[in-house]
Amino acid sequence: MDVVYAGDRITYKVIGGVLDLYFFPGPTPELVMDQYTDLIGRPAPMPYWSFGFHQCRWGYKDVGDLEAVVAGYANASIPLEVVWTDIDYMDAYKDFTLDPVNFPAEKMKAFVDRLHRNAQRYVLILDPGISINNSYGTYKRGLEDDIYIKHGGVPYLGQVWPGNVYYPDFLNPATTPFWSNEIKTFRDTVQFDGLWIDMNELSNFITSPSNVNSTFDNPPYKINNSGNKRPINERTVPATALHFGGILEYNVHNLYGFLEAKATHQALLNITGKRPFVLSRSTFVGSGKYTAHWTGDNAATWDDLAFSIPSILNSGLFGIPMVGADICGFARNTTEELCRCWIQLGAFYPFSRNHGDKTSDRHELYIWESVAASAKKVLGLRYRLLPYLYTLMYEAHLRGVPIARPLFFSFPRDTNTHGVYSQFLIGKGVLISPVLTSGAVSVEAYFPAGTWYDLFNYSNTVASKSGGNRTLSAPLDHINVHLREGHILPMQGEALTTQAARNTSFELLVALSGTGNSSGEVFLDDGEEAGMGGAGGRWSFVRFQTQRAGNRVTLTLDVTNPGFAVSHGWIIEKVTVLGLKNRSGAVEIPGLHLLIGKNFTLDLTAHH
Ligand code: MIG
Repeated sequence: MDVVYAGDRITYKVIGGVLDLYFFPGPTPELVMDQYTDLIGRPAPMPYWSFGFHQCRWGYKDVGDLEAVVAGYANASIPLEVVWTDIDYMDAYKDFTLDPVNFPAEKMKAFVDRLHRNAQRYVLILDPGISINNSYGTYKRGLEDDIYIKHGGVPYLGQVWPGNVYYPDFLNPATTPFWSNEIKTFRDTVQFDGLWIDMNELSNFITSPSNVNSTFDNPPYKINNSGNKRPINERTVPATALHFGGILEYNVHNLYGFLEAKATHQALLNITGKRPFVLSRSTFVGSGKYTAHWTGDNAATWDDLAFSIPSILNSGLFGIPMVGADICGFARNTTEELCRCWIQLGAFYPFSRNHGDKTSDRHELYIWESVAASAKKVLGLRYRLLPYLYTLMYEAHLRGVPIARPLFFSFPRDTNTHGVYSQFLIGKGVLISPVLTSGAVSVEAYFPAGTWYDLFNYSNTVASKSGGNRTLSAPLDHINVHLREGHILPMQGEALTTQAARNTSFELLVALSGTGNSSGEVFLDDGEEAGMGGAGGRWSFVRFQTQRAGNRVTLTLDVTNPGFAVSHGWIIEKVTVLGLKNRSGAVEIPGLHLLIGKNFTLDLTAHH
């Protein structure tokens, strides 16, 4: 379909499938997301580890290359949670195989074991096209199970990385068990922790001859395919191809990535019994129930750095809150300056992954000193904020509200926020105002009403009476991140892995509002049980609140399901208070030993 937006009207020009229109009355943005995801499916819970930092590249040569990348991060003391391999690991680009020379099974096993012993993870890519090759088990099992998309009565012949391929038809009920079995068998060889599904638009390197007299292959109304009115069959599966039950590709084209994500999620869940991590390029309405998303092939340009913000915000609004763009840029060569600004911003994407094209120069974060220094600083803050990010994942799963949000989510009545797309919020009250242009040493940012505290140093306070633009200084190693008054952030210590961070004690950062009220919450579970916050689950939810009575401000904690937190022995060792009357700057209350799970009241104004 074409969707044409003209300011005061929107036009849908639909040439197939089913178009249902629903209206979600809100009235708040949060409620619109709640109502929308109630219909299309709540966002899948993501494992705790997936909020760590990810490193990927198309073109890693061999296991030694991967080991050097892991060592590069370790030597530079930059957090690295997940190592990814692109199609390079495969034998002749065949799914579920390993290149016997460069990525042999024994070496891969040892490599992944080492990662796991170090509390790190491994994710690999799968493409849908199955190589046609009689000595290839996956291909033969697919034929036996008869699960390929058909055209003219035989499997449709496409071409992708392995050469000639057939495509599994995820509408066929036999395909999920087939796919699941292949994943299981392969996982017995390499214990990957998650799956990355690419090329599922469905991508094809060839355009098959189509029947110009068919209104499916050649519909009379030309949709604006690729922004260029290209034929709808171009470099994909022909519209006249058939899915299970005689369903035309024409009518289900957009569902391929959705159905593949669903099957992949199901497979991982069955095989591991744990919370699946799937990353998909193609998505559709409802994909968030099964998968995370990255914004595809960007380029190492300042424009694409800036575009990444509206892209991730859109994904959140589509019900896919776990999203990020390729940090430092996928295509073309990045520069030290661009890469540095990109990690400063990318450290705050919900899904934070550095990825690059095989023909571009490498851009792992340890390569340039200034990038490494910045990465340590911003990822350090990200890891301290993990409890907050993860609690937002819980909120997303429960009510559909995005993790990264446009400013209007928190300030819908401030119409100045409506058009802001070069800043965003994490949750309700953490504002990210990145540098998006080369050579900049300051940044123009919009601050809605309230007092905002710089999260790196608790000073550089911006107090805005009714909302307005500010020029913030943005030295090379700095990104502006502010916390608004009225919010309490649950934080933990800095660490090189999420597991190590999870084992540090907690700190609460309390930004009091003018009235002395503030609130925050934290969700706690083991980070990988299949459900999140469900009935009978092992989890706790804690709500923090402050209140003022006269000159006294107290902090109280209120716990749902305290048992889990208590059994874990998590404690709060420090509370930092911002905005206390008659006290300038941050007031630290160190040396606490508050067990999370026991209700308490703490006097923040007493002399500690
Ligand atoms: O034809 O697997 O968007 O992230 O590195 C290119 C190789 C296929 C496209 C993905 C990109 C990935 C690349 N893939």
